[in-house]
Amino acid sequence: MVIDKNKIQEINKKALSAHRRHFAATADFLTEKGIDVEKIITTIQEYNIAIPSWALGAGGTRFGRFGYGGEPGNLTQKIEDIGMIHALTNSAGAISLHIPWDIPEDAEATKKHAASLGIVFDAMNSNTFQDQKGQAYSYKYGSLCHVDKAVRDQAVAHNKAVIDHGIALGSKSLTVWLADGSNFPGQLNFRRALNNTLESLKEIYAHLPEDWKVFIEYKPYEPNFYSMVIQDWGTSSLLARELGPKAFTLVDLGHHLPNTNIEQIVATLMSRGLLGGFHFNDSKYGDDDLTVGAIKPYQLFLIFNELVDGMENNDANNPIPAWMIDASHNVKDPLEDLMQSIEAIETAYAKALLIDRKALEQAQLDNDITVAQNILKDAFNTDVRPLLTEARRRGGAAIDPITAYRAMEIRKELIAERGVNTTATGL
Ligand SMILES: [Mn+2]
Repeated sequence: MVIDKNKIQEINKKALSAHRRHFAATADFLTEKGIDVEKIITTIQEYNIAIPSWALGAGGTRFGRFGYGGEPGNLTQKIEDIGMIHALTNSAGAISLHIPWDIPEDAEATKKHAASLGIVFDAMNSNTFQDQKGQAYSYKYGSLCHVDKAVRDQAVAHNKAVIDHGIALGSKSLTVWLADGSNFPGQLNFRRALNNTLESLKEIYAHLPEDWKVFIEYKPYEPNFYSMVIQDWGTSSLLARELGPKAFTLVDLGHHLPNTNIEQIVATLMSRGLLGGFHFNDSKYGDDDLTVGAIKPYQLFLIFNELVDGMENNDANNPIPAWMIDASHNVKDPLEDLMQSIEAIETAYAKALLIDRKALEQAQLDNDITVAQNILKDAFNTDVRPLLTEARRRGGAAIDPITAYRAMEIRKELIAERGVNTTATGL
């Protein structure tokens, strides 16, 4: 299913005059404060967030899974779904594939199909956290860290194959997330596990094309509950440093213990040129994978404050991070949920762009804590929705994506087209 862009314009008509008034008032107010409104709109217009191929169906929990109907049953349909999100938001022009769930039958045709919807291929994701049919060795006791070299070799070969699939699709990066770890004290020799992981990563790294990057994701616990081999940003960045200049750390918001100062991690990594990628989601307790901004929008804003500061004062030549939503949708329509996440990410980004950095620096140099805090609060409390709406409108997208999505009855059409009991591959 492909959205007729004329339909979006038709639906926009109803909301256009209210938007124009709201936007004009906001633009006036911000311009008077010395803010370059056009620059913010352009930045948001050019900003794209990758959607992972596994986020388009019902995620479920270990207790159960409740379908939505009309879920994409294959890679072509997953690309179509992201094409719809992109048509409605003008912000989802990239897909992040998971191998082996999304191996393209014909890479050239897949690439062409995605391009026709304005979508490029972002980071490729390998999977050594579960066993696949016909696989010679099990990952029950780890993959890249495994005590048996034959298992490690199999996991390395898989990652190399993922890189090869990515090359065919025009991707430029590989994300490695490992479930490797232990459930009980004594199960694993920490040093051996880390050394094995580094040696395996070195072999994968050697397979990367010249213009590729590898992102190393970390996670403190789950699925292993006593230890994870790559438990934190320190371990990830240590491995990245030992691997070489194409290796970076990837920060997933949900992969931290409660109350961790993630914005400081972001600043620290960027100051050393080591932040390669970002996975957005939100959480209250653990790796909850909730809609971005649903629980802690102020934290997200503080993170974007560091991202913007890091991109503007980039002494360490940190690359522009790869942005991706990594959430799971258990009770909401995934397409609506993803559009809510995009809105939350862009809201935090636009608010961070409002921060008066010169004034903030002066307040910091003066040790004027009250003013410094108020500069951040002032930006955070500003309503940037008219700027995001204007960015979408100029890009031919929807003034209100979810209203348009519902007005077009897209889920109903998807169910009619694909059926009620479809399950996205991999879920
Ligand atoms: Mn992630």
